[in-house]
Amino acid sequence: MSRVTLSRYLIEQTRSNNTPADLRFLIEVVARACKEISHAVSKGALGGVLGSAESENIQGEVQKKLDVLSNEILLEANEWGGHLAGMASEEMDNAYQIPGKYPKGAYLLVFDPLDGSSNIDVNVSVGTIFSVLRCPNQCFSQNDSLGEEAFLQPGTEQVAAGYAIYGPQTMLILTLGHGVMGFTLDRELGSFVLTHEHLQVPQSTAEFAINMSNQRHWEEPVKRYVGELLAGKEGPLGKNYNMRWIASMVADVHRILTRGGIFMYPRDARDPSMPGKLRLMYEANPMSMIIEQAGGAATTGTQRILDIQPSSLHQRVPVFLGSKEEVERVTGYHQA
Ligand code: AHM
Ligand code: MG
Repeated sequence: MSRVTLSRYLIEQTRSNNTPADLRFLIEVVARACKEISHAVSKGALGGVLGSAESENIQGEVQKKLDVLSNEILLEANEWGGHLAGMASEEMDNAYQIPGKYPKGAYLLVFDPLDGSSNIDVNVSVGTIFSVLRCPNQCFSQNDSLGEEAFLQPGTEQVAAGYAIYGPQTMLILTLGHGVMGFTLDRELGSFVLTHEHLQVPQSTAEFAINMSNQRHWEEPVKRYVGELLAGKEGPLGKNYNMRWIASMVADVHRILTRGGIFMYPRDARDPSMPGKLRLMYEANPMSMIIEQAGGAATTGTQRILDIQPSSLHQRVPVFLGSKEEVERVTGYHQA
């Protein structure tokens, strides 16, 4: 049986769903960058890439060497091809300008170059998350620099979203708005091969993911919901639930995409200026598009994540995503 590579899948998408050629090229370049990041991650101490870069990002988080390297790999891979009007990343304060010597294109690329940074040095799965938007009002034809406003579009405007997971296998999960496909990196061939077609999140689940150590800081609806999960068969939900927390959103979401579950990073009272930990533009939005495309749901507890009008590039939001029944239940508790 012939194997469907990412390139072939994308060409077939152009034929069946009119995926534009420049979007196809963009996805191929992102995938190539992810292969390079996968290679660097897998070298670990042998590549001298572990440990801190001794710098901080705009959110005051210490950057790891691999955070910085992954960011550079994505920028360098994507800046010259002529398909982008600009980029933005967790690791950069402001929008990245396409250097003047290269042509500009119709799309904006937003990414978390290496998600799950706390797991880098302990050899646990990490990943790259990305989101593709159209540049509004032909902003690519202007000579002046690209401002943050161009990126501030609700998640419903995403034309593509995906993540690469660097685990026992490297996989690329992709949606172009026509379902969710999973590709596994064949290291001998050097190509991503379609191995998981039309991934679907089971509607119901008995597995949840949350950092329980923050329990005392949560809001009432979350305390109530998690309390009911923990009460198990004897509680109001009448069944036992299992818990997993990897602390790499990519790995937690990947598990949910594979066998169901609910992922939660709620707002908490630790820092009132921060409505949750995860960032809307390059974590919550792409993951929400993937989960919705796979038949799941994603809310802040009070609102569908994809409907949020962003107010800034690094905005944070509470996140509840995964199997529909459970996401709807905890969202309902916020309305009660
Ligand atoms: P990062 O982008 O700096 O790695 O932070 C995001 C990560 C998510 O991958 C994960 O779900 C969460 O932070 C874990 O947070 P905590 O350490 O509070 O459990
Ligand atoms: Mg992250």
